[in-house]
Amino acid sequence: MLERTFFMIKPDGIARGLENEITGRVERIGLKLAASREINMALEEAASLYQPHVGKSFYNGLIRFITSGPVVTCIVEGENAIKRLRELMGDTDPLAAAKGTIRGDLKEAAVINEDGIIKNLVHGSDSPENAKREIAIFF
Ligand code: DAT
Ligand code: MG
Repeated sequence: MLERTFFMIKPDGIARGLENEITGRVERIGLKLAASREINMALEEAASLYQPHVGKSFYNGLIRFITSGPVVTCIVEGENAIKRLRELMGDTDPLAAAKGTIRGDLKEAAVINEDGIIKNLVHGSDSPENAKREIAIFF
């Protein structure tokens, strides 16, 4: 099925200059960047994006991290884009992410920041419902 999903390069990826490396990997598996924009995420946008994580121990640190520097927000389009992009991203924990995945291949030595937040370079929607919801926040 042709799908659209929300994809984002997080502040750690932008700070390390990995934007082209990461978008190149997305395009090489045949997915298309239908839109792409660099922003400094507003607090309200961050709260909306991470609404499903409200109440979790890492929530406040996650909001601080995602608003700590510029991010690149994207709409990614293609056949089964949601699942294929998540597979390309790899496991949430970069130390558990497989070779060949963005999080596995591009992780830095320290994957936890000073707030206890996992730095894993990228975000991708995990379901059709969240893809729709997340795209609407930023586009
Ligand atoms: P994913 O980004 O793989 O969809 P998620 O939605 O469960 O993972 O969590 C959102 C982000 O929050 C994740 O990319 C990194 C951070 N995070 C998740 N679980 C965490 C934990 N137990 N401790 C610290 N940071 C965490
Ligand atoms: Mg998630």
